[in-house]
Amino acid sequence: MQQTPIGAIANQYILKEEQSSAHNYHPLPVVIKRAESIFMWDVEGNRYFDFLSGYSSVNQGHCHPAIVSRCIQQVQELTLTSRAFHHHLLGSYSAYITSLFGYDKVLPMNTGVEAVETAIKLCRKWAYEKKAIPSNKAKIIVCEGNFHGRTSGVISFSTDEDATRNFGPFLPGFIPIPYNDMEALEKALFDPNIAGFLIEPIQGEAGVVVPTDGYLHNAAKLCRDKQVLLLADEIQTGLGRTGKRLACDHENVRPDILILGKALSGGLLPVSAVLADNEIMLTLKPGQHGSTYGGNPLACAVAMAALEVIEKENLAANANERGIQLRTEINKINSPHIKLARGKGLLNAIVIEHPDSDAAWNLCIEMKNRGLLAKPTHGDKIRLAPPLVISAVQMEEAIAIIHDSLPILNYS
Ligand code: IF1
Repeated sequence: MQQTPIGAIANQYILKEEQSSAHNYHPLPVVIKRAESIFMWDVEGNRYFDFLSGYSSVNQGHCHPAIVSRCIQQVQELTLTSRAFHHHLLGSYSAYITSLFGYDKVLPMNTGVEAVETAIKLCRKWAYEKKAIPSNKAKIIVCEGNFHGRTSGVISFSTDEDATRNFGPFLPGFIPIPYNDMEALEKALFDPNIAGFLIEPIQGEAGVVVPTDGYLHNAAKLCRDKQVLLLADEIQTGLGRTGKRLACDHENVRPDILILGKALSGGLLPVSAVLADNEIMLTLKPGQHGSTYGGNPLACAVAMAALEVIEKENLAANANERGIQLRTEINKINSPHIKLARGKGLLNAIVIEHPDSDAAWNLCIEMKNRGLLAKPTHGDKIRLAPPLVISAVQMEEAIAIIHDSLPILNYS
């Protein structure tokens, strides 16, 4: 690995963190102190383009003033009641989000993985009570290479060794099939005990894997024909990220259960949501599911403001245009080390070709030194996913940094 000059101040913070914080991450050696819109500043005052966006949590840009001011106002008035009592914001938030996405009901949770767990429970409950699948026999089809979070339940159907090794025993009832494989789906759907098909419209963690045009549309149709629920995990792909409000919108697909998270709060606090129609959602009765913080007044206020920003500022349309700009310019770069740039909207990845397995990491270090932050995944891929508020001129500047960093890979 390349030697990296880390500032003395940054180094102190990193050493302190390593001493007392669990070692479940391997971050880039940069210590962030402040952020605004598409930029972050480190403890030494260096400015960076943020090309990760908190894994698509800050689609609206860091510390968006409209979301922050709504948050400050609410935090001084009422933050948490628990669901033991009503509060005056849950109704208006629920009305707003359900009409925006076109569902009867919303179930509010906090982290993304909790929303995935909620969707799974909901799907199973519906299967027993509406589809009459025999007790404890319900199965959910999932995709190889999936990433839906890190609870024991959700890692039970992960196909990633790192996510599963020595964490068993696992929850049964999941059938993995290859992603983007219509035949495999068709075969799996023969089983009468299939309750749902859980899918990321674009696989994020797997390295921004975009399925063939029509796959999602046809998959939705197959599921409908078999009375199987389509569960779309749009935690990363939703809320404008891929150039439409939802990635499913590219294929005119309406999932039976829609899962949202991340940018639903614009990066202020964990807010997630599960949306479905009455026939599904009303199978849940009082006491059967919930969460202390789910649907709290602060979350409702922040989520409404965060959704309003996405709509008012037309962030999906900008993501679409800036995404085309990014992929076009990257694909023009004549480097033997970039295999390809792929993605949709501002959810993109470049695939690095190099004999050194640390090449992608080294390139990220060089980009960091030149003022752009991105993170390698699976060794050879680098995700390029800036906040959706980035302008054409800013994108040009960012692409120049990526371009100028590439010579660092001229070794073997
Ligand atoms: C980490 C990746 C991104 C998600 C989808 C559910 C969740 C996620 C499609 C869970 C979370 C995160 C979590 C983060 C890394 C990150 C990630 F690299 F792992 F794949 F975004 F690309 N469904 N994704 O992408 O949401 O419970 O975390 O709120 O460090 O684990 P969460």
